[in-house]
Parts: sequence; C-alpha cells; structure tokens
Amino acid sequence: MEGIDKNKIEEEIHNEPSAENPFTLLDLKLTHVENKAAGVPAVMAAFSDLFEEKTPVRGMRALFKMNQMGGFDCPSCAWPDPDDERSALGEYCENGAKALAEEATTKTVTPEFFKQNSLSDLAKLDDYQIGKMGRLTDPVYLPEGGTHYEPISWDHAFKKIAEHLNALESPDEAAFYTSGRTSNEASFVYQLFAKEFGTNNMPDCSNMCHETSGSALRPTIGIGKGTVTLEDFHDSEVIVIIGQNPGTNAPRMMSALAKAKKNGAKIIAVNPLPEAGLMGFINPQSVKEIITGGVQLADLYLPVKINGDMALLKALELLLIEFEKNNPGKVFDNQFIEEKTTGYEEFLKQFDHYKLEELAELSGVSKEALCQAAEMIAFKKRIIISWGMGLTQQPNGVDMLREILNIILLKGSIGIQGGGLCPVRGHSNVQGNRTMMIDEKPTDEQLDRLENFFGFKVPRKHGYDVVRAIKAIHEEKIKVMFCMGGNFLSATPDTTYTAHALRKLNLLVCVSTKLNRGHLVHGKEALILPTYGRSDKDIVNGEIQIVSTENSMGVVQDSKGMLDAVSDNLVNETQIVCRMAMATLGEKAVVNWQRYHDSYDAVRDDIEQCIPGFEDYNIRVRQKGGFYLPNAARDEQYFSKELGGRAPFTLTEIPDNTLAADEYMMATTRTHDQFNTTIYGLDDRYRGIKNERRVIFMNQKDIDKAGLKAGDKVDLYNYDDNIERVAPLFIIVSYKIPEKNTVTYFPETNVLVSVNNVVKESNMPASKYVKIKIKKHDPEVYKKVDEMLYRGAIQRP
Ligand SMILES: Nc1nc2c(c(=O)[nH]1)N[C@H]1C(S)=C(S)[C@@H](COP(=O)(O)OP(=O)(O)OC[C@H]3O[C@@H](n4cnc5c(=O)[nH]c(N)nc54)[C@H](O)[C@@H]3O)O[C@H]1N2
Ligand SMILES: Nc1nc2c(c(=O)[nH]1)N[C@H]1C(S)=C(S)[C@@H](COP(=O)(O)OP(=O)(O)OC[C@H]3O[C@@H](n4cnc5c(=O)[nH]c(N)nc54)[C@H](O)[C@@H]3O)O[C@H]1N2
Ligand SMILES: [Mo]
Repeated sequence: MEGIDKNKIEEEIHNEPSAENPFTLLDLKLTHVENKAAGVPAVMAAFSDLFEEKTPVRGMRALFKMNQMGGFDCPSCAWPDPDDERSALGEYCENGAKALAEEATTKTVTPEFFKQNSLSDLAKLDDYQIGKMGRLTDPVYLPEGGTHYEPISWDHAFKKIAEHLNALESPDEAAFYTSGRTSNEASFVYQLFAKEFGTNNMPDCSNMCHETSGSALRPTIGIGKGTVTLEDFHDSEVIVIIGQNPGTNAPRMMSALAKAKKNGAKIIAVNPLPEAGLMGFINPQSVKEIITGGVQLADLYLPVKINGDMALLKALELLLIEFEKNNPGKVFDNQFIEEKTTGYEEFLKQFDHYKLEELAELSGVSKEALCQAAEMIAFKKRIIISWGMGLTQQPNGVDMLREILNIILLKGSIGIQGGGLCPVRGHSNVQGNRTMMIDEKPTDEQLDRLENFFGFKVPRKHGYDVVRAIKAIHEEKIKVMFCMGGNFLSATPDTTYTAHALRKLNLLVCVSTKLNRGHLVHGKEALILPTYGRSDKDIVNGEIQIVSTENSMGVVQDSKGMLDAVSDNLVNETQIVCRMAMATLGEKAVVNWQRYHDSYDAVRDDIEQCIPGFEDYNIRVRQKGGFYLPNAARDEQYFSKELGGRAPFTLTEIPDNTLAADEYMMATTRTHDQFNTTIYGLDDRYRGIKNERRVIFMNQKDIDKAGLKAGDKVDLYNYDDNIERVAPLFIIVSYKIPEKNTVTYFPETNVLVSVNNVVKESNMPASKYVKIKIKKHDPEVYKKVDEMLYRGAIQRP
C-alpha cells in the first residue's frame, strides 16, 4: 500500500538524516505529531529574512498589513485570502514574508553602484548575490559598447525608447513581455499601448506557467480559469493535489487543506516526490497547533513517475468504470453526463483496450494504491482536483488536464459546492494580467470591444508567445524588447540560445524592482527603469493609490502599499507606460494617456467599459474583500458556447516515455528558498538540502547501476535537436524518487531545456520533461561550456 505509514515515518525521524536515508531529510515539521518545533522554523525563517535585509521594524509593520482588508496583496503567490474572517496574526506565510523582505529591503542599487561595478564584474556574482544587492533607485542606461550602466533622466529614457520604437520598420519588430506581478491597472494600459502602437507581441510568464491550463480549459469548459472558491475547499470530500508543491509555492493553501481535513475531507497527493507540504501541516499561526503537532495531510500518496500521470488518470477512470458497472448510477452522475456533456460513448469505448496492470506499470504506482485512490473518489461527489507545474510543464500537459476534466465530468463534480477544477496560479496577479488582455492571441470579441470604445484600429494578427519570441529575437525579427518585470533571460529555456538572441537586440528595456541576471545580458543598448513593489506606497498627485489584482479564484481586490519607497526617483508601472506612450505616439495618440497617467480611477473606469465583469469597478474594488468575476462554468454549469453550454469528453493518448539505458528524465522545480529566479537563500529545507542549489536528486538504484555514489560530482547533458547542452558540476543526492527520474532546480538547469521541447497546443517549455545524461564531473567540461558562462548568462558553478 502506498499510503503513509505513520510508524515508519516516526521511526525514520528519530534517525539522523543521512544521504542514504534521504526521506528523513524532509523537514520534520511536516511528518510527525511529535515534532513540536514544527511550525516555529517557518516563522523563524520568515523573520530572519526581514532581519537579514536590515529591515525588521519596517518589515514587521508591513507583514501585519499583508493580505489584510485595506492592506496590500502579498507579492508572492496567487492563493486567495479568506472572503470574510482573516487571521489577526496575519494572512501571510513564510514565503510571503521572504518575498516581502526582498521588497522591503533598505539596501539599494544606486547609480554610484553601477559606476563602481562593471557588467562583467556583476556577471561574476551568482544569482543569490545579485538579488541581495538591493532595490534599484534610479533609471540607468547602457550605451552601445558600454561597460557600465550610467545614470539617465526619466525624460531621456522615454525619449530613447520612443526613438527606437519609431525607427522600427513595423510595430511587430517590438515585443512587450510581462511578468505576473503587474497590477490590473498597469496591465490594462500596457496592453493598450502595445495595441495602439500596433502589435500583439505580448509574451508573458503565463506562456511558461499556466498557458497549458488555459489551452485545456477554454475550449472545453468555456473559461481558461479554475471553477472553485476557497470555500469549496472547506466543503470538499476529496481533494486531489497533482503536480503541485503547495507547502513551498502556495503555503496558505495548507490552511485550507487543514480546514478541509477537519471537516472530513480526504486528500490524495500525486507527485514523484513525497513533498513535505503534501504530507502534513502545522499552522505556524496557531500556538495550539504548534504545541499539539498539527495535522497529517495526504491520506494517500501516489509516487507517480515523471509524466506517468496520464497512465495514472486512465487507470483511475478504468477502475471507476468498473465501480459504476457494479453500482449503476452510484458512481457516475448520469444526469449530468446526459445533459451537460458530449462524447461520453466514445470516451467509454477506449477503455476496452486498457489493462490495469499495464497502466500501473506505466504510471509507476502499484495496482493496490490505484485501487485505493479510485475507492476514495468512487462514491464521493464533492471532489476538487488541483494542479501546478508538474502537469502544465509536460509535453502532453494539455491532454492530461483534459483527462482530469474527464474524471470531473464523469462525477458531475463541477459547478457544485465543494467540487471542481483548481489550477493553482503562480505569480500574484498572473490571472489578472490575462483578464486585462495581456495575451499574444486576444480574441476578436475582446479586440472588438477595445476598438469600439477607443476608436483606433487594433492589430488583429496574433503575436509571439515566449518561445516564439525567443526564436524571433534570434532571427532578428524582434529588435526592441520591453520587459514589464520578470527575468526573461533566466526564466526562459535554453539559456545559451536565449542569451545569444538577447544580445542581438537593438534595445532591451527592463522595468524592475531589483537587479537580476536579465539586466546583464543586454541588447546593443539597454535601460533599467526602477519601479515600486506591491508593498510600497504608490503616490500619485499627493495621494496614496490603490491598485487591484485578481487571485487564483477570480476575486478582484484592492491593494494599498504602505512602505516609504527607498528612492524618490521611482515611477509606478502605469505612469511608465503612459509616459512611454506619450513619448512614442505623440500627436498620433488616440488614447488620452495623460488622463490615465494622472488617475488610476480613470483607468478603472475604462476597464469597466472594455472588460465584462467589472461593472462599478471603482466602487466594488473598495468594498471589503473585493468581488468575484463571473464564471459561467462555476456559477451555472454552463460550459463551451460552441457546444451549447456542454463540455466535451476528450480522447487522449498515453505517451511513450521510453528512455535509453543511459538516459534519465529530469523535472526542474523550485526550492523552498526562491521565488522563480529570485534566490532567497541556498537551502531547500523541506527536502533536507542546506547551502547548495546545484544538486540532482536520484534514486539509489540508479546511482548504483551507474556506478556512482551519493555525493559524487557530475555534469548533466541534454542532446535534443542533436545539440550538446551541458550544465556542469552537480552533486548527487540519493532521494526517494522513482527510478530513472531526477529532479534539479531552475534556473540553473534551464540551460538543458531545448527551446523546441514544448507542450503540445500551449507551446510552453516542457520544463518538467527533460531527457538528460549524467556523467562523472570532468574539469575539462568548462571548455565545452559556451563563452556565455563567462559573459554572465549562466552563473559560474
Ligand atoms: N515560494 C515560492 N512561491 C511560489 C513560487 C516560487 O518560486 N517560490 N513561484 C510561483 C509560481 S510563478 C508558480 S507557477 C507556482 C509554482 O508552484 P508549483 O506548481 O508547486 O511548482 P514547482 O516547484 O515547479 O513544482 C511542482 C511539483 O511538480 C512535481 N512534479 C514534477 N514532475 C511531475 C510529474 O511528472 N507529475 C507530477 N504529478 N508531479 C510532478 C514536483 O515534484 C513538484 O512538487 O508557485 C508560485 N509560488
Ligand atoms: N526550468 C524551469 N523554468 C521555469 C519554470 C520552471 O518550473 N522550470 N517556471 C516558469 C514559471 S511558472 C514562471 S511564472 C516564470 C517566471 O518568470 P518571470 O516572471 O520572468 O521571473 P521572476 O523570477 O518571477 O522575475 C523576477 C524579477 O521581477 C522583478 N520584479 C519583482 N517584483 C516586481 C514588481 O512589482 N514590478 C516589476 N516591474 N518588477 C518586479 C525583479 O526585478 C525580479 O528580479 O519562470 C518559468 N521558468
Ligand atoms: Mo508561474
């Protein structure tokens, strides 16, 4: 049985952690009741980051305002806040506090700093060191051939951008990237500017994140978003968490899971790694729980092989069909299937060919465990399936999410209390960015509305997504790249290829809060424009402004920063766009950019006119807890418009995951100590890793078979497209992971992800499905590593 063996865990945590016994390296806090210190390390870690950033008082004050009504939205993940009651101790988590510490730091990167440090000096630092330099204080400019960024006035910076944009032969030679923290207000004006300028080239971080979810859901349930609210979690009977690591990446989800459990829900976790956050939880905000030891979370843990999920889902369906045969009408919701779906008969037919044994083998999970899982859901209705990057970053991710939908449709578990689909978003406003039409392929309906309201001709041709943009930059079809936040270089795949591309740009502009590697690998000219973070006071015309964001569950809420900015020379993102628009479009502008520049309320008034669901935006955004956007799938069980409100069952295939004898599958994930490319620290506490990021998790049997040892130094290779890609110097960690599977951290291993290794339909990098070879570390390897290593694109191991 693959369920959690409590006694075993108990026994293990009394052993000293060792490389041979890595399961015990998991943070004790999440494994056993006896671990009384459990909740405390998280709180300690949170506060220690604030101290490290020399900002304890400032940071603590802010921490208590974070995610409170009238406070600001946590800049970390997109997990929702409770609609009503919010903990007086604070609606934050360890990683939210770390994100805040990064933003609230009083260390600064000034023009003097840039004068003293050349780009090649900065390139020698690792990502952790670069990030710790502090907040950017002033706009800086790198002239062609320059070795140092130099101070520049805002007016001059906008003039440079305008000159470059206006010199292009076509607006499609520019691209406008967005990371997911940008507020609704800034997002709206940003996409509007791109369209008035004349292009839909708006690659964004969704293209690496939940594009797969959108691609799977939009054509099937009619909306590319989830269908549950936070309340639904509390009311559910079964929660399946697949391909997601909530303990690290959405820690406040843990409170919802714990509450669900208290209400009787069962949890099934599907993951190649027994992530600590899936196993147990001690609420760090509850003194009682810290003392009593908290709750066990997963009732059943299924150690799926990387990309074995499709076989696993089909096995569950096969078993559910069996259950339904033996208990007609008790397992499937036949009325729902009849009235609300299409394609049921064809869907059933495929199961004549599947055998449980084969599916179990392909998934890596035992038959018994699969039966147990099927039993847990067969007679339940209120089922939530939540997922993250473990599924979206797989080549067949779109199909796998549709397979999840198939299960939900069989059970009629959508659009009901306590049941539905839950893609757990990443960046705090990535969902809002899309609602605001930051999208390389906006729909005609969206564009018509903009065109009617503003009266200028909007571009209709679809633009480049992230992967296509990288290639277009390489081919010199894109010459100017503007990045609203993020770290395009390090977040994207195929680092060497991408770095070569970025160096060809005429101009790279980054609107940023902090220095990152993306600023060091530049175009012929480059600009860094410093801006406010979520926690900073955003003052326009003498008044502190509110902005708004949309969380993972479609709630739009206000956010009001409260920290004094580290510099008087920051400009907010909305005004940056407006000033860029006025400088670039001048007299030609149809949009009244000055009006938006002077008032966020004006921006919201016009969002209301152009995007459905934002009626009375300015009033409702100021109401306690904000408001829900309409969601017909969730609210009315109304799905695809094309299918008359029904949702189709989808027929999918099981992928062939055969590996050569010396090949392994690698998934790239986050540590507990990073936010994407921002490295908070060098530990991965829950997985028992301290002070090192260049590690590779391997199964002990594979280590033995390869004639290696835990602790050995190795180099990692990928050979997609017949190109040799190498990531030098990693340390082997023996870990509880399926055979032939390995896990490493990004961004270090992005150099191994081919730009052509993408998800079918969503075109996202398949960063959790990278075929690698592992060779004993050879010091000569550095000769193979591209000169980019020495020019800053990749950090020196
Ligand atoms: N503290 C912190 N919070 C964050 C972020 C951060 O970096 N730090 N990033 C934010 C962003 S942008 C996002 S998108 C989210 C990401 O949040 P997650 O989706 O949790 O992201 P990952 O860390 O990439 O890991 C996902 C999980 O997938 C598992 N996995 C890998 N391959 C497979 C597979 O084939 N099948 C299954 N079933 N599982 C697999 C991994 O073991 C891992 O547990 O978090 C957001 N929140
Ligand atoms: N191999 C691999 N690659 C991945 C992933 C993976 O799992 N594996 N995950 C992918 C995912 S899910 C995502 S979302 C992307 C993330 O890709 P990005 O969003 O591009 O990257 P981040 O690291 O989140 O960006 C960090 C930078 O944003 C800036 N910043 C922070 N806050 C603000 C703000 O409020 N305003 C502005 N203007 N700038 C700000 C800072 O300068 C900081 O250095 O990475 C993707 N890349
Ligand atoms: Mo993400």
